[in-house]
Amino acid sequence: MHLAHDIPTNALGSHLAAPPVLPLTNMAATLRPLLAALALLAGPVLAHGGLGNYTVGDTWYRGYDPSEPASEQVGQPWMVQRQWVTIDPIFTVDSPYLACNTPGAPPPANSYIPISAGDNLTAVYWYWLHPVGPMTVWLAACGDDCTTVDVNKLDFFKIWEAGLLEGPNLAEGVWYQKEFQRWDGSPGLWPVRIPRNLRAGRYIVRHEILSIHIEDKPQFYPQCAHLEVKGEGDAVPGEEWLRRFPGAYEADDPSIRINIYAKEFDTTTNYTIPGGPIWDG
Ligand SMILES: *[C@@H]1O[C@H](CO)[C@@H](O)[C@H](O)[C@H]1NC(C)=O
Ligand SMILES: *[C@@H]1O[C@H](CO)[C@@H](O)[C@H](O)[C@H]1NC(C)=O
Ligand SMILES: *[C@@H]1O[C@H](CO)[C@@H](O)[C@H](O)[C@H]1NC(C)=O
Ligand SMILES: [Cu+2]
Repeated sequence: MHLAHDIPTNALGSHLAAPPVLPLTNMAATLRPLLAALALLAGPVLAHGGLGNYTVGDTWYRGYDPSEPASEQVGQPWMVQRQWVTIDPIFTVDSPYLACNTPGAPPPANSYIPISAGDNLTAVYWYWLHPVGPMTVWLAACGDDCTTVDVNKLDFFKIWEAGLLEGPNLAEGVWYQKEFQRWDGSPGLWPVRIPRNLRAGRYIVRHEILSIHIEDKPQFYPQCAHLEVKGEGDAVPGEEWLRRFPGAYEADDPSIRINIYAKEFDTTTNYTIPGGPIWDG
């Protein structure tokens, strides 16, 4: 399950701490398309999963690529994503990097993705491996300048989420996390509408994939970019929607510290996505 993380890194140890727990047949079925896709992918740029680009309409924006030298990326005017230097997940809900990954440094050229409220922002993943767990998208208002904010003190609000799409149960059902994967060489696309009435301004957009395929060892994969939202709306979320990272999650939340293979989940399809309600303007 971690083949694509098999690029030079010493941090794989913790990532592999628990044995793969998928049934063998399931595992083989997962690996076959993966190997086919890896054969199609050319070059180091694509040799990892993660949020590589953003699109708005037909316009593409480049994200940070941890497999490319930092010196070719930091300071570049095209960079709209906050820096993430490793594809390894964050394992603890109290990590400061839960907000915007490691180290989460802002794009220094202060570039923003321009987008109108009500339009879709699409996150582009060259591929994604893990099949199980919720995906969420969050916004936080920066004020004048997203490069100077402390991401741990920003008030994020959730604008989108998806979990289990169909049964029979948590371990064998189809989650959005699996459904958005593409194994034909084309990227996985994750479109999300910016709330129509959102007040114009500068925002951090935070995409999070939470993978729960390993018993009691959740893996968080957050990634952030900077948005310049235009629009006539004037809506902002109230206190009840606002969350901080860390802070939004509890380590013992039954949706986070979970063994999806446990007997009690054999016949259930309900799963509460953590982080509170969606704000849709
Ligand atoms: C997508 O982002 C990668 C780096 O993350 C970059 O190499 C590539 O050129 C980008 N693609 C487009 C179409 O912008
Ligand atoms: C826009 O995003 C929404 C999710 O917020 C999605 O349901 C819809 O299909 C997207 N539209 C396009 C054209 O991608
Ligand atoms: C599923 O629903 C039951 C009954 O409402 C609840 O006890 C259980 O905690 C839920 N499980 C999850 C993972 O949300
Ligand atoms: Cu992994």
